[in-house]
Amino acid sequence: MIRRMITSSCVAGLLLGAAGQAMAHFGMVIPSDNIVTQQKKSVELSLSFSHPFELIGMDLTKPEKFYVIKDGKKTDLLASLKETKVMGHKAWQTNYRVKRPGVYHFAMEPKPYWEPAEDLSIIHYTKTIIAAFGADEGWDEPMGLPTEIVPMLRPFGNYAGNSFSGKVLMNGQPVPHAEVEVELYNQDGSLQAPSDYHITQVIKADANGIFTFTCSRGGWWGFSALNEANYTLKNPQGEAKAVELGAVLWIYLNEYQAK
Ligand SMILES: [Cu+2]
Repeated sequence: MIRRMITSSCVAGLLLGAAGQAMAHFGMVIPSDNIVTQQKKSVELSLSFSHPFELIGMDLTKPEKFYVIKDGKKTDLLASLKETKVMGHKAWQTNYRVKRPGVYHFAMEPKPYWEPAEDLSIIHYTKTIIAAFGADEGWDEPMGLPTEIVPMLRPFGNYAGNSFSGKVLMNGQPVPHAEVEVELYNQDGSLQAPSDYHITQVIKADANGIFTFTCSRGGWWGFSALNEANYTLKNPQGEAKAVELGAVLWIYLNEYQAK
């Protein structure tokens, strides 16, 4: 199993005090809302490669692909991406106007990221799902990514404290005992971790690739199942090196609201 260590060049020099602790970068696709209503029909999506709990950014080169799937129909959105900054680093954003009811699956397929500290390339296939105008069919469909987490809890209309269940797939097949990293997007920076272990929580899937994790508070939660690819890619020196494939899913949980 591949572990990301604090020695990663992506954060070199930033967190010297925490040497040796695992910490994780996540592909991030974060919409301004995961429920679209008549009152607000457009969604701003932000794409980055970041450390969501610690709010440490990394540069994300323009993704290889970015698209949305609704009712099995794919729409390419790559050309709509505009460069922006997330956590002070290069990131991408777009505005998506939702016209029809439905469940919309967004996916980012990044270019491979060469990580010298881990001696491998990283590709995080990252997705999120939004619902529009009351529709709620199709949220449990896979997108057909090389690796992905398929939700078993409807991924919208949830409350803090709900348990999220998902199935880890690689090439469409369940990944038994997959390791899944979990991070809360500490969006307003108000939270701190009691120890470095708390930054990224870790859970293992069962023999069917299914895991369940209780999300204790509201906000965006990222789930990232990491597996080694059965192929290699060349590093900048031209040597064949291992590839870490990430299946990343972001879901949002609301707090209960008082009347
Ligand atoms: Cu990193």
